[in-house]
Amino acid sequence: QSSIRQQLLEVFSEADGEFVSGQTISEKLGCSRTAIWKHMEDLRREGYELEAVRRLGYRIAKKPDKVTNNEISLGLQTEVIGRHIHYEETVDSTQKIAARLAFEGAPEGTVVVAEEQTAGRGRLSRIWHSPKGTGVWMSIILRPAIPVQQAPQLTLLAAVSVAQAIEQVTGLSVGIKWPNDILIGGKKAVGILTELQADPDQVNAVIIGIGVNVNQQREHFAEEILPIATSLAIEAGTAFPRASLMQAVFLQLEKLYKEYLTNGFGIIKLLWESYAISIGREITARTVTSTIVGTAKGITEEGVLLLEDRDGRIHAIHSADIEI
Ligand code: BT5
Repeated sequence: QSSIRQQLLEVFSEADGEFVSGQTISEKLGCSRTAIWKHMEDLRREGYELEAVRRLGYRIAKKPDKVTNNEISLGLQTEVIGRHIHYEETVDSTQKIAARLAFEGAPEGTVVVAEEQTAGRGRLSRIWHSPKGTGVWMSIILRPAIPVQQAPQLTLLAAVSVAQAIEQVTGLSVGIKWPNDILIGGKKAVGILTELQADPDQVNAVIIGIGVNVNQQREHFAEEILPIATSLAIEAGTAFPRASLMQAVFLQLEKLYKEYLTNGFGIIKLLWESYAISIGREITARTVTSTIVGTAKGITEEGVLLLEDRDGRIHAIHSADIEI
């Protein structure tokens, strides 16, 4: 069933906005005009605008700006990441669903994505605002065979992938603030949250939650984050199809993840440092227990931030909020 619908979308996609006759479609798909008509009705219900003109046939006049399976799968170039999509309109948090699926054995590369989150979360049980249809709110399941202490590397790897994807899709230039924020013009456009399912010595699943503000305008932002948040659309002055951005993230992530599994963190560390906006600057790191002011020296092979305080002592920061 769903593969016929997928093929139907592919036929339209190949036609690139031109009309395709009912005859051609039914020949290509090897099913009756009535069967095809039913699938077209399904597409309409999903928000596709299908135009029908006598003697010319059908064309897609407008695709929905949704992040459904169809939209993501069509033209996806990856082998693993994004090959299993779990899509929902509204969820509390995609992290929660992904955690359940990972626990139940979902394969590597499984992605949970929603149009809206009602209880999107950041680190330390902070809130992640996720208004409907405006951003990419997704969680990706990876299953690397690595020891637990290396898991933070994957947050940094994910940040680099998203940074690269955003630059490709939008042409904007972005910076990364350790460990997990992507900033544009000093404001936060992306937050990343990595959670683990692990035995004492071995990771079973890493769940990478990525929130990208894509098409929000200023009025979409809650008052408390308005001064610190931005979106790709605000920065670029134009909207972007969210599914295309997701495809770009998946492709970059897959490339870097393969590099990571074969050659380790080396190249990813260099790439991360090339995006880092705090290295060499004086910053304030607030951990759960203390506040340290110092110069950010760089990150270790494990992805831990090194901070040199005014007395020349080096502090290894595993988890903190950074003020620049
Ligand atoms: C983060 O936490 O930045 C990680 C956010 C991860 C969100 C994704 S969305 C998909 C997946 N499902 C989830 O439930 N979560 C993940 P943290 O570094 O703790 O930053 C949180 C802070 O960012 C908040 O306290 C706000 O100040 C700010 N903030 C909240 N929503 C924002 C938004 N949409 N844009 C920019 N800043 C925001």
